[in-house]
Amino acid sequence: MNLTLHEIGRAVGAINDFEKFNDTKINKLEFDSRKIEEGDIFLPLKGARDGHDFIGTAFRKGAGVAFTEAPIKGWPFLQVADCKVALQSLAHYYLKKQKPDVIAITGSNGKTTTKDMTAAVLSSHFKTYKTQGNYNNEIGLPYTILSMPDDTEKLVLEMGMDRPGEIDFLSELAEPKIALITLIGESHLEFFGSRREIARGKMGITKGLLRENLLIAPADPIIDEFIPEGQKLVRFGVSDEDIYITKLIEHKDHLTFETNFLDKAVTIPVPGKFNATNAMLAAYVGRLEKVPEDKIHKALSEVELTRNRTEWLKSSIGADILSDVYNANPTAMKLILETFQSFEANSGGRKLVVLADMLELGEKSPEMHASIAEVIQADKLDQIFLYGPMMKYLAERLPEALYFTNFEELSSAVQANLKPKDQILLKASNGMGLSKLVERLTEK
Ligand code: IGM
Repeated sequence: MNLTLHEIGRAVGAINDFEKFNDTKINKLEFDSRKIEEGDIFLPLKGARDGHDFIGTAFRKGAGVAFTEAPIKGWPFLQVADCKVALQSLAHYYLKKQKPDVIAITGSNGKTTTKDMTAAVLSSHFKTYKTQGNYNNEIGLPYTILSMPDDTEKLVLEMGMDRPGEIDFLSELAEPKIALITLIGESHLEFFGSRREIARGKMGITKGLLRENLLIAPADPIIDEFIPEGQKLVRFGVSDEDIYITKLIEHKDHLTFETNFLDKAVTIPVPGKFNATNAMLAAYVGRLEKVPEDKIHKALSEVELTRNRTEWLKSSIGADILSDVYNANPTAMKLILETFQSFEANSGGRKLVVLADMLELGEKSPEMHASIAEVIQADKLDQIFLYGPMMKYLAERLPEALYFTNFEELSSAVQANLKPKDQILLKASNGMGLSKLVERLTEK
C-alpha cells in the first residue's frame, strides 16, 4: 500500500499520538486475522465477534500496527472512534491519492459478469483491478480499494445493494467516472417493496457521479424519474437505443453478436442472451476508454468468469438453491442465514439449510461454530443439515438438526429430502466439498 502511517493516521483522524510509530512498516490492510502477514495493518470490525478480541493474534502473526477503538499497550496503534468508518475514510483518501478511473457497476442480475467482462476488456490495455468475490458492500468495497496495486489505472467496482441507501453511500465513496446499471430486476423485493424502490436504490449510483461523467443504464422507463437533471446518459436496450445488439447467434457453449457501435462481431465463450448484453456493455466501456477494438474482441473471446460466491441456482427437480460454498467466516455465515430466513417460502415449499465447517478458525473454533445458533430461528426453517467435525458443536445447540460426519450420508439425506418447491441454503468453507453436493443437486 502506497501510504505512510502518518498519512493513514491523518486521513482517518486518529486521536492518539501516532507520530511516534512512524517507522512502522506498512504492507496491506486486513480485517480477517487469518490473512495477516508481516507488516500488515489489522482493522478490527464488529462481525459475529468483535475483531478487537483478535488484535493480539494479529500482532503475533506479524501485524505492524492495528486500528483500535480503545488504547492498547505494547504495540503501535491508531485509535479511532469507529473502525468501520476509518476503513471507509481511508479508502476514500486512497482513491483521491492514487486517482484510478473508477467504473462502478450495479444491477439485479449480471453485475458480476459485467464487472468481470469490463475488467477483462480494460486489462487488455490498462493496469486494471476489480472487485474480488462478493466484496461489494460497505466493508468489501473499501477493502477492494485499499487492496488495489499501486499502479492501478482503471478500477472496476461492483456495488451491491443489501439495503436501501447502500449504493448512494458506495457511489459517494468511490466517485465513479462511469456508472453502469445492468438491470432493474425483481430480486430483493422483500426489502425494497417495489420495482420502483429497487430502481431508486440502484440509481443511487449517480450520487457520487459528476453530471459530466457518464451513466449507462437500461432503457427501462422505471428509472426515468430518478435521472438527475443534466446527467450525461447512454441507454441500452433491444433496438433504437444509444447502444444495442443488432444480431445475435447462440451456440451451445458460446455466442456471437453484433452491435450498433463496433465494426466486427463479438464472440464470447459463454452462452445465454444476458451474457451478450453484459459483453456489449463491457465493450462499450472499452470503447469509451479508448481500448483498440481488436483488443476488445480478443479480451471478450477469452474472458474467464469468476464463479459467483453467492448464487441462486435451480436444482434438477426445480428447487431453489442459494449456494455459498467457497468461503466461510462466522460473520458471513450469520449474515447469509439471516438473509435466507427473511425470505418468504415458495407456496407449498419448505426451507432447508445445509451448513458445514468453517475452516481455520483456530482453538476457538468450537465456540464460534456453536455461536451460529444465536441467529437460527427454528420457526423459519423446516430442516437443518449439519456436516463436519466442528458442526458437532452447533448440533449440540440445535437438537432439531440432523448431524452428519460422512459426506455420502449427508448427500443422500439431502437429495432424498429436497422437493421441487423447496428453497435450500448451502454454506461452508471451500475445503468441506459442498460444491460437490451443489453439483449433484443441479446435474440433469
Ligand atoms: O460478510 S463478510 O465476509 N464480507 C466481507 C467483505 O465484503 C463482503 C462481506 C464479513 C463482514 Cl461484512 C464482516 C466481518 Cl468482521 C466478514 C467479516 C469477518 O471476516 N469476520 C470474521 C470473524 C468473525 N466473527 S473473520 C474471523 C472471525 C477469523 N477469525 C475468527 C473470527 C479467525 C481466528 C480464530 C481463532 C483465533 O484465536 C483467532 C482468529
